[in-house]
Amino acid sequence: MSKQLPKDFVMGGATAAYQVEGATKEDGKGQVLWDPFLKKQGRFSPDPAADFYHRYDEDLALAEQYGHQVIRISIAWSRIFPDGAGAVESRGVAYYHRLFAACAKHHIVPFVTLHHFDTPERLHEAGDWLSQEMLDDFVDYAKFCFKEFPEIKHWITINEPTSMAVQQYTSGTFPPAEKGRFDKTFQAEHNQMVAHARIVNLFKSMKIDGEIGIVHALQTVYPYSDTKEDQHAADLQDALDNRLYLDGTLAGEYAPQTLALVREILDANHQPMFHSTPEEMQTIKKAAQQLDFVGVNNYFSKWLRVYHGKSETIHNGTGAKGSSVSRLHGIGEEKKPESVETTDWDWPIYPRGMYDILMRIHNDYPLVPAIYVTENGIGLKESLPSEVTSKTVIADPKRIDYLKKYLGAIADAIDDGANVRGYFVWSLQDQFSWTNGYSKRYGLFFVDFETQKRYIKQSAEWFKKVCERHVIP
Ligand code: BGP
Repeated sequence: MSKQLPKDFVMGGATAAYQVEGATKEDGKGQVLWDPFLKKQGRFSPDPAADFYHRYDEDLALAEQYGHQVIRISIAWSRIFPDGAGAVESRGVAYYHRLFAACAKHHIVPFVTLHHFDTPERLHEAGDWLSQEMLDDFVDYAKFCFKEFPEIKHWITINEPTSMAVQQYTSGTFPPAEKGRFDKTFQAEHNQMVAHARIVNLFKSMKIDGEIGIVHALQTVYPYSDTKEDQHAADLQDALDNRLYLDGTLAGEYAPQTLALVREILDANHQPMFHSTPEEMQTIKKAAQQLDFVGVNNYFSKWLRVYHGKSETIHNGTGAKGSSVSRLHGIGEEKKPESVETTDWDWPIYPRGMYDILMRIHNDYPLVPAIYVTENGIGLKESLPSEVTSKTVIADPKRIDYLKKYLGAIADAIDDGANVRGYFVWSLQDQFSWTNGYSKRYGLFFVDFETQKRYIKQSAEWFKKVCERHVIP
């Protein structure tokens, strides 16, 4: 049975600067944490990505042609301040003015993120989100952008604070690639919430015409069985993945039960509690009361069972199905039910998890005025047929099936009262993936990374109809 989306529901594709732009050394761009890290790893290069730095007009034209009303874009901080602070690179500033003008030309409204995993290298070296300098420089950079780009009406402070912190300090897949440091993970999460809150409060005090929000990666966590032990493992994982920063950014305070779960994880690992001050908590509270929206990135859900052994994480960064492992001391082990299907990268496909997270925000965080689904999609191994023409359309039935089910779950949540205003598919076009390189394709538009030619996927044609009719067939 087809489902209906509200008439004013906006739809489009998502991108992030480092994953699409390429041109990492062009026009005075400064280094970011990924540049030396990827070079040393030697697996893949962030250049040319989707060459969006030069081809944005072509991609925006496709977005327009395929019915999109919105796009998610991030500004590369180090294009504007190559060193994170100090001298401004005017060529970087000019690029973003050109890009935003092209959005207007193609009638696509940009939602702009200030930080999408791409800390300038100098600030990363200084401690990244663990350093006060980073927080201060980030606030200054945000202020610069608010003044410089009045054409932007939808701002996002930070993309996925928790994935950043967890991947930097717990699972070690993001630079500086430390593992098992829950203390640093929670401290970095808290610090990002403080930075986010300072920026929201600044934005409101500047009386800027527009709205501001934050984007969270939210995966619903379920117990593997109905035992008390598995339920508790799920609660602990939820505190790490979701609850601390849902509390901080959407309620403006950490609930005592949330802090108790965080403390339990840290105690089990003999690590100290994160540090916060009363002034920081006031800043956080004020921001939660003024926040305009929360962005939800949801791809998969988790199931947890009790585990008391040592922490062990293995990241599936190649698409070798079944190769990932996550068992965290003081939390639990990820173990999904047999009946739940996964992608080749072991991400469980579970649309109900999208519905549950949207309803959780609706029910548990009543301060939140609006929700956007800011990322959702499926990574697939895809290739071009041996003979192609510019008219070749690439079949991706699995993506259509995935989008249909997840959009259906969103429609159900809207019917049940959640104020979801829009949806951004990850991703607009195929792009560079942080820990998977170029083989994990998410785009509605296929990119031949050799030639940078774009081809249409069937999912883009399917999505176009949904954008136009607001009906999920
Ligand atoms: C989100 C990020 C995106 C994107 C996406 C897919 O966490 O915000 O930047 O990369 O996940 O992840 P991956 O590329 O690891 O499959």
